[in-house]
Amino acid sequence: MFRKLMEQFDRAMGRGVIDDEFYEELEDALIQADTAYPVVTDILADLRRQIRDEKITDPESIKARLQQAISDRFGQKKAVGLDVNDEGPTLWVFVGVNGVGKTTTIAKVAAMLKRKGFSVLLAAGDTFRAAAIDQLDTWAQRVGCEIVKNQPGSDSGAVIFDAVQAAKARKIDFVLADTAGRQHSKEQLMSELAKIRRIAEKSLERAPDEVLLVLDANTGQNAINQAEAFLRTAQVTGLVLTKLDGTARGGALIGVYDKFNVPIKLIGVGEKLEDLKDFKPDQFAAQLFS
Ligand SMILES: Nc1nc2c(ncn2[C@@H]2O[C@H](COP(=O)(O)OP(=O)(O)OP(=O)(O)O)[C@@H](O)[C@H]2O)c(=O)[nH]1
Ligand SMILES: [Mg+2]
Repeated sequence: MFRKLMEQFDRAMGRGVIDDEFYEELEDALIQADTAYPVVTDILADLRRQIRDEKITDPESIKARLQQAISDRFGQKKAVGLDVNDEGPTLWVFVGVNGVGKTTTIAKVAAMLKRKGFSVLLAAGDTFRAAAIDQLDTWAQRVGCEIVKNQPGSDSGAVIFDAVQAAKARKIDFVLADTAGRQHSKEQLMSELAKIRRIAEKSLERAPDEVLLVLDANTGQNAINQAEAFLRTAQVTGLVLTKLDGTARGGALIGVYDKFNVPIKLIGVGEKLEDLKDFKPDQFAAQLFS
């Protein structure tokens, strides 16, 4: 993800002096990776202090300090699991703007749960487009799990209500609810999500166990703006970051936990069913540079 950052680091180091120009080059590299400016300032202040105090001069030690300064900004120190209800069914609702990877992530999560031996039911809550229902249906067949769906244009909350009822009746462990990412306006999308949540709560007789906001890592700082809007209205409990394979703009993720205090729970690293991982901050930070 930060291969370019590291290339620029090596180039800056290659000049053999650690001067203002060196820090400016690092600053440029971090900004190009879409790191928020206050976070860049923090990282570089940290690095400067360490280089000065410890009188570090060799490139490898400086690189290690830079990596540490970046991983420190993740705030979230360890992997955070997803909430499961022992009495079942567990309901996880997936929200996010269109195209970020909600439906694909649901398929991946369903496959992961099936591998662990759980029963899974998908709720085709994106009733906005016929193609969205078909897409989820195809995944349900491929993964080998059940699905509750209705006609395009039908009420999304009602589909999720029915899905939870069906899961209760059939003693299914997990309900994964898809939602529409596209509405005519953002206000409409947000009020729809608030409504879905109320109906889901009624059916479940408690809050959904997770409301997962799916963010596309390629959208850079715009992902932060999206998070702001969804966190305000949808009571998000965790983030899923998709498309971390082949993005050069993942810097926006640094500092996201500090900003919102919502943990990153899962990451998507490709389009296939198995391309889903738990988010492990240390491992993730290390990978940024490899
Ligand atoms: N490379 C890559 N592609 C992904 C990943 N996750 C999803 N995609 C792709 O992103 C595109 C959109 O994914 P969807 O799952 O349909 O996104 P969505 O949020 O459900 O979109 P809407 O239903 O239109 O709101 C698809 O082509 C997916 O294959 C990922 O982790 N990596
Ligand atoms: Mg979708």
